[in-house]
Amino acid sequence: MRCLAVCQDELVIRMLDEILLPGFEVEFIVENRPLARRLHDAGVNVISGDPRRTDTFLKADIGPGTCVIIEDNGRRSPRKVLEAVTDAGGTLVYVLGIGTEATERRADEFHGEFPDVSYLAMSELFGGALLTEFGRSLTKARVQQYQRYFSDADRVLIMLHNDPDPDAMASGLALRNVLHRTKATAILGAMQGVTRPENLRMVNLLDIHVEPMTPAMLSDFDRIAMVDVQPHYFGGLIDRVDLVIDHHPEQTGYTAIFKDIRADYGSTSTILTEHLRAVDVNISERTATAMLYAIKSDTLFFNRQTNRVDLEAFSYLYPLSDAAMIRKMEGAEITDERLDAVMIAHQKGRLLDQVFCAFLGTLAREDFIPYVADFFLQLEGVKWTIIAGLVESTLSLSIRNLGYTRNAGEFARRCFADIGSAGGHRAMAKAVVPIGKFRDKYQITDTDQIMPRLQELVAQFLHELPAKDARAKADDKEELKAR
Ligand SMILES: [Mn+2]
Repeated sequence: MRCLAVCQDELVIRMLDEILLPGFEVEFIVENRPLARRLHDAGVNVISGDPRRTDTFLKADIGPGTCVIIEDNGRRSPRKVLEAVTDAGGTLVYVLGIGTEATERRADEFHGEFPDVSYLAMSELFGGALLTEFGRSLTKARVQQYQRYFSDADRVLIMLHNDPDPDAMASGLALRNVLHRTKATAILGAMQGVTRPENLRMVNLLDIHVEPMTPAMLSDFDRIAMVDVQPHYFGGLIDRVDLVIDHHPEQTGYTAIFKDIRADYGSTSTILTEHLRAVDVNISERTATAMLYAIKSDTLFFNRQTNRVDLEAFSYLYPLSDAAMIRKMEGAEITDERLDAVMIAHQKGRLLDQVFCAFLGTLAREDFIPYVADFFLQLEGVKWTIIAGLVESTLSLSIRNLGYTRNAGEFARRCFADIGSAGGHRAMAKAVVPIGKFRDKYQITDTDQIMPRLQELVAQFLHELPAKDARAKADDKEELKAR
């Protein structure tokens, strides 16, 4: 494709020449004769002429398929140049804003007068890549520090939360990679092992070993790292660790020598993708597969709490991973017993004002609750789901939403933090409350009243003024993992 650029700055010309040459046939229209000569001598394709005259473009043999770039450096309006290009039959026209202030306003100005012209700001074009690069070097310094700190340890423990999910396990594998260790010298551990069917299938397919831990075993390790969870989660059992990498909101009340907590990321695996890339560590197919699956499942395939960086990590990991393996792992999500839970929710639940609410009764395991909450969020017309169930004498609740008008984590904390643990993100939250305390606080005499009571609570929450959200943040209490 042919590209004609009207530029007067040497640096811009040289940059564009370098960027466009491999794919385009590039020519520059330069007004200043000495500059034109110098560039010509340097091997740049230059036409010297007045870009405000139509015949300059006619001579340059402009056509409807020629891509025309016009530099706008704010010194002289490119309006005349635009008219000349249009008169000569140019249609694919871009104005490149360089060092101009208020580029958005300027873009609007051009758009009003020349609706077919696209305005590109140089700072926006290069800013993203440059900032990513600089961000990476900050990450690199941080990673190298903890790598050194861990390097002389004989045995490292990478601690995961109870019932580890794909993100916890994948982050554990990734951190082991960053630390250049094997499963013999960096052990993945959890106080309670994996139980959910799809997570068990991941464990089997990827041959992941999660060691069951007891508090007494912790002293066997020279260094302890924690991924996808923070020490407060273990209720005082572990209040001092060497490294924490997590994407849940930052908590206080523990000591960590190194930490990297990014609550705006969709998964801990996204943070670890950046760590691996920053220090140029090879990612094995197995680790890439685990991490890709983790990003997919923690963000519900980019449906909640997703950031540009999650997408970037996803596209980086995709070619390194085994997509067929991921399909196999995902197939395990639907089980007979989960379908039973969905049926119960369908029979007993109620949809009111886009809020789906259901109490599932007594359950054998907790994982039915978030599964049903995610499931009904897919239904047409559902914006919020609140699913509750009794596991032994504990009432567990999973809260999900789409659209982010109100914060699910805020709702959970507001209603349940004083009687149990409650917390989460904007789009997903969880609360775990002893049933006795729930009965007392919400004056419930029969379990049949649970569902309507929850529906009332959420309706109240959704109809009050959003400003209260910020105020309630101050009494932010126990933050729990959202799943
Ligand atoms: Mn996670």
